[in-house]
Amino acid sequence: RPRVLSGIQPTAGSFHLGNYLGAVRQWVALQESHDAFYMVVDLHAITVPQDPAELRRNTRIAAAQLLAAGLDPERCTLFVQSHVPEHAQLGWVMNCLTGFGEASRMTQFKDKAAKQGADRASVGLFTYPILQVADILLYQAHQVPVGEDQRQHIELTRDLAERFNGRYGDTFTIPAPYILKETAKIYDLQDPSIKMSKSASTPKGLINLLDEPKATAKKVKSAVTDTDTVIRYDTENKPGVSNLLTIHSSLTGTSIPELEREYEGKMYGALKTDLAEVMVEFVTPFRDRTQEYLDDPETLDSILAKGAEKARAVAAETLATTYDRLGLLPAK
Ligand code: AQP
Repeated sequence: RPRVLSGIQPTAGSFHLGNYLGAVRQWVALQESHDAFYMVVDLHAITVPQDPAELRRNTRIAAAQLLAAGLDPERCTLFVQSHVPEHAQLGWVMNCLTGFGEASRMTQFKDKAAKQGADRASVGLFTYPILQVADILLYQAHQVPVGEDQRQHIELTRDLAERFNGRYGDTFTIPAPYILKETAKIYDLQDPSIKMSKSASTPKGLINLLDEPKATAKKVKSAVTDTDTVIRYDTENKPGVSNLLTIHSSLTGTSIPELEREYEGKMYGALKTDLAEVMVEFVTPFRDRTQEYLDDPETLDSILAKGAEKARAVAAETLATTYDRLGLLPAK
C-alpha cells in the first residue's frame, strides 16, 4: 500500500474548520487505502513560545480530536512527533542540505515572522519547513495530505529529497502533495479574501470545532456575503457565498451544482440557517467524542505510545540509512 504522512499542530486547543476540511478529513479517508502515519507536531508548536502545561494539555486534545474525527489506531499509526527522536535528528541533516536563500523563500515564514516582528521570530520558525521535510522523508511517504498553504513546503521536500538522492544515492521516496481542490482553502467567515486561520482570523471569522455549537451557529449566520442576492458558486465575484457552499457541500456530500439548484430563488439567510444547522449536527457529536477520549487519558496515552513504537521502527531505519550514506561513523 502507498504510504501517506501528515501532521497537525497542537497549538490552539481546538482544530478549526479549515484544518478539518483541508486536511484531517482526508486523513480519515486515506487510512482505508494507504499505510497512513499521522502525528501531532508538538516540535513545530514550540517554534513560537508555548506555556508548558497548555502545550501538554493541547497535545492530548489534538490527539483526542483526531480520534473523534475518525482516525482508527488499528488502521493508521497515530503518534506525537517528539516521541520519535528521529524527527529532530533527520531535521538537522536536512538543515545542512538546505540553502539559506532557499529557506528564506518560504512565504509562510515571511507571513508569520512579519506578524511577530522579525527580531522576535525564532530560528526554529525559520527552519520549521525543514523539520517538516524530515517528518515526511523519514516515513518514505508517497503522498502528503494537506491544505493549499502547505504546497510550497512539499515542493521543498521534493527538492531536498532529490538533492540528497543525487549526492548520496537513492535514499528517499519523492513525495507528492495530496490536496483536494474543493477544500484546499477554507476562507475566513468575516473576510473571505483570507484563509481561515487560528492566527489571522478574527474570532467571528474562525470556526473552532470545540466551541459551543450555539456560538458556531451564530458565526455561520453572521458570515459576510455580498450585496447581490443570487446563491451561486463564483469564487471571484462571490467569495463569501462560495465559501459557504463549499463548507455545506463537503459536510453534507451534496454537490455544489445541486445546492445551487436547491437554493435557486432563495435568500442568503436560508443558506446560512441551513448551514448553521449542518454545522451544529457535525460539531455536537464531534465535541462529545473528543471529551470521551479526554476523560480517559490512560487509554489515549497508550494509543499514542503504541503509535510512537510503530513510527520509530520505520523512522529509525530511514535515519540509519541516511547516516550511513552521509558517512557518519557508526557507534560500536
Ligand atoms: N483555511 C484552511 N483551509 C484548508 N486547509 C487548512 N489548513 C489550515 N488552514 C486551512 C490545513 O490544516 C493542516 C494543519 O495545519 P497546522 O496544524 O499546520 O496549522 P496551521 O497551518 O498552522 O493552521 P493555521 O490556522 O493556518 O495556523 P496559522 O494561523 O498559525 O498559520 C495543514 O495541512 C493545513 O494546510
